[in-house]
Amino acid sequence: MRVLILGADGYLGWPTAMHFAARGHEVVAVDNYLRRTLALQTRSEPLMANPDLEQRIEIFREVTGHKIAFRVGDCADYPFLQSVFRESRPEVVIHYAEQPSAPYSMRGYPEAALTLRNNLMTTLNVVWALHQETPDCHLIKLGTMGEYGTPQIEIEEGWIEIEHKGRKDRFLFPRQAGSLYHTTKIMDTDLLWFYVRMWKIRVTDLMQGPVYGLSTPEADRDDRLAPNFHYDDLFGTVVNRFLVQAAAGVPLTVYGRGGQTRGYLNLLDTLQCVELAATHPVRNRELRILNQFTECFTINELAGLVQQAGRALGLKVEIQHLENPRQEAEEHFYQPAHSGLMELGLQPHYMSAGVIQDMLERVLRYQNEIDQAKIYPRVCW
Ligand code: USQ
Repeated sequence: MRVLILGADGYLGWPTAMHFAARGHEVVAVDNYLRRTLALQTRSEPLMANPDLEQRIEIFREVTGHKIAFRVGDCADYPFLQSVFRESRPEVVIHYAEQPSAPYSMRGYPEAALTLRNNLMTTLNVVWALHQETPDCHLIKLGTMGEYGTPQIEIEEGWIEIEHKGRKDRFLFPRQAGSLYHTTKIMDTDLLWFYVRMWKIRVTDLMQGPVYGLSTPEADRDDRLAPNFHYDDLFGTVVNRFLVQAAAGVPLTVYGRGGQTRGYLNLLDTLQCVELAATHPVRNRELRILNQFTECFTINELAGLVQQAGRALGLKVEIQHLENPRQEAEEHFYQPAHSGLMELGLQPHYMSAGVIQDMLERVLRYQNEIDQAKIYPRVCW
């Protein structure tokens, strides 16, 4: 397949680019280094220094012999994006090109405006470029489980049938997010659904939970091919943060009471899910929504798992409950459906003690690089 990956320098984008290229697909990778720029501006650099996209692609070619084409540019710039579609003629486009941090989006007005502008304009531009240049191309868009929030009812996979005054219809499942970032993903879904109805395009919207991990078959070939591993309060996700905290001897930062429950997945499973979506495209005029996670945990459970893994490696791991910097339910009902990707063939990599220990051992190799100033939350809402 000709695969276009937008946001290919990111935590998920880079491993995805390698994954598809290693399977013989023709990959074009696009990024404007927005997240690198924001990380530098906010002192949120990742644990390992990552070569830039051009350098990574060259290292990947030397190590594996596989080629990835790339364009550096901003997907919010329509003429640029249209030229990328025109030249690369993708059969599948994987759209990760968004500001991905909830805390960053809540930091202040400039950050809110950037998040809204960037995320919505990239999605609008992707839909337009696809429609104008390659209308049969399958769009795979990364959404988030956070779109649904934590309602008192079971969360369905994207859609719900509602019976009202004796009549029935099918609607997008109600969504109510807890940050502006997550709200932009809701707005993306609305944009996609609108254009699916208007233009007969074909779209898969993946509602993904927080991802953890730093190992993939391709990334493990050379340390310089590692994904961007953030552990700061803005760009680091909770499991990755806990691993670094355990390695640094800092008590694990559980926000509030720690009963917050989310659906998590290993980075390896993100790659599987995106590949399954790409190899099982939807029909025109279809918006398929898949809930992308493999298992649910509370924050307290995650902290307990990391603590056990740390102790098995001889580390002294403590847990602290910080005042929650976020407005979110700390004890709540959470039962989201997630059978769609399993039905497509997903073979989950669950969070076993061995998996956590392996990740921790890898992080321990970079123990001296950990900057403790990046650990405590800096944004409250
Ligand atoms: N949390 C802690 N301690 C920490 C960091 C986080 O208790 O040190 C808690 C948060 O309060 C939250 C949960 O862990 O309840 C998840 O937080 P997170 O920072 O790992 O994830 P979140 O901000 O929700 O965002 C991440 C990604 C985002 C993606 C989302 C999926 O950054 O791009 O969309 O996970 S989901 O959470 O399902 O919406």
